[in-house]
Amino acid sequence: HSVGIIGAPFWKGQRRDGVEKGPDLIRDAGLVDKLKGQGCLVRDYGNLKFGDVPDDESFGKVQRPRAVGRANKQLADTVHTIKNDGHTCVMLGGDHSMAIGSILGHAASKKDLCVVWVDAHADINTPLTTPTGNIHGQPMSYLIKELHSKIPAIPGFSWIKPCISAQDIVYIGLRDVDPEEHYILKYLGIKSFSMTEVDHLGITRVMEETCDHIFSKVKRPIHLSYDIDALDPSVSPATGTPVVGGLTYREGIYITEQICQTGLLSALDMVEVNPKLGRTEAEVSSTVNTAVDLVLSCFGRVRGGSHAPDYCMP
Ligand code: DIR
Ligand code: MN
Ligand code: MN
Ligand code: MN
Repeated sequence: HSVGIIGAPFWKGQRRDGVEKGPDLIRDAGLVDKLKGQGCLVRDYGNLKFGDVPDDESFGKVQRPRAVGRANKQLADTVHTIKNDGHTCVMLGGDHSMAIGSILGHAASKKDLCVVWVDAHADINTPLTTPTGNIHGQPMSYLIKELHSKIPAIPGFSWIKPCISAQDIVYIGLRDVDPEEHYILKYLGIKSFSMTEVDHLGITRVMEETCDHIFSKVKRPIHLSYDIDALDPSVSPATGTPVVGGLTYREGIYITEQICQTGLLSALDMVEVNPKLGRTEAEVSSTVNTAVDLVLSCFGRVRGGSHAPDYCMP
C-alpha cells in the first residue's frame, strides 16, 4: 500500500474544542512508523493550516459557514493532489464536517467512488433540518445529488457540487438519528445498518451485504469515512458526541479488515477524536490507540499475525 496522510486540525463544524488536536495525537501514537512496519510506503503531507475567517455570521441556524467552506476547499484541493500522486488518502480529523472536502477532493480524481460511513450519527441534516446548526451533523446533505434542490446557497459553499448518489452510500453503526434525518434516509432509500441490524445480522453479514450493495454493478473505489464515535464509548470515550450502545472494538476492526480485503480502499477519514473530552489519560489513550488500530487494519494489519513474503527462519 502507498499511503498519503493529511491532517485536518479543524473544529468549527461543532462546538467543543480539542478535536483539532486529533491529527497530531494520532501521529504521536506512532501511526507512520507502524504503517511502514507493516510494509506500507507512507508520505505525510503534514497538517493543513486554517486562517481566521472574520465576520463569519451564521446562516440561519448554520454555524461558521465561511470557515467550514474555506477549510474544506483547502482539504479538497490537497486530497485531489494526494490521489493524483497515486496514494490511498488518509485524512486525520478534525471534526466530521471535513468529510465534505475529503469526499469532493477524492471524487475529483475518482468519479465512480462509493461511500461507507461508519458513525453513530447519519450526518445528513440539511441547513434547514439541522437541530444544532453544527455542520459536522450535515456533511452528507451537501454531497448527495438527490438532495441538491433542498440545499440553499450558503456563504463559503458556492464551490461545493454534489458528487455522489444515494445508492452509492452505506451507513454502519447508526443509533442517534434525528427524525428529519431518518425521513431523508427512508425517502432516498439509503442502505443503512443501524446497531439494530448489527445485532440482528452480526457484523459478518453486515459487511457481506455492504459489499454486495456497493459492488452490485461494478467494483469501484471506496471512500471509508470513520467517525470514532461509531465505537462504544467504553472503547473510544474521548469524542464530542458519544452515544451508548456502539460497535465493539472487534466489530469496529472487522469493518476495516473487510474493507481492506476488497483491495478497493481509495480514501479514509478518521475523525472526531477529541482528547479534551477524555476524563482520564487512559480514556484519551484508548480512543487514540483505537483510531490508530483502525487505520492500520485498513492497510493490511491482520489480527492473526503476518510475515514478509520473503521471511526466513533464523
Ligand atoms: C446531530 C448530532 N444529529 C446534529 N450529530 C452529530 O448536530 O445534526 N454528528 N453529533 O456527529
Ligand atoms: Mn458521530
Ligand atoms: Mn430507523
Ligand atoms: Mn460523524
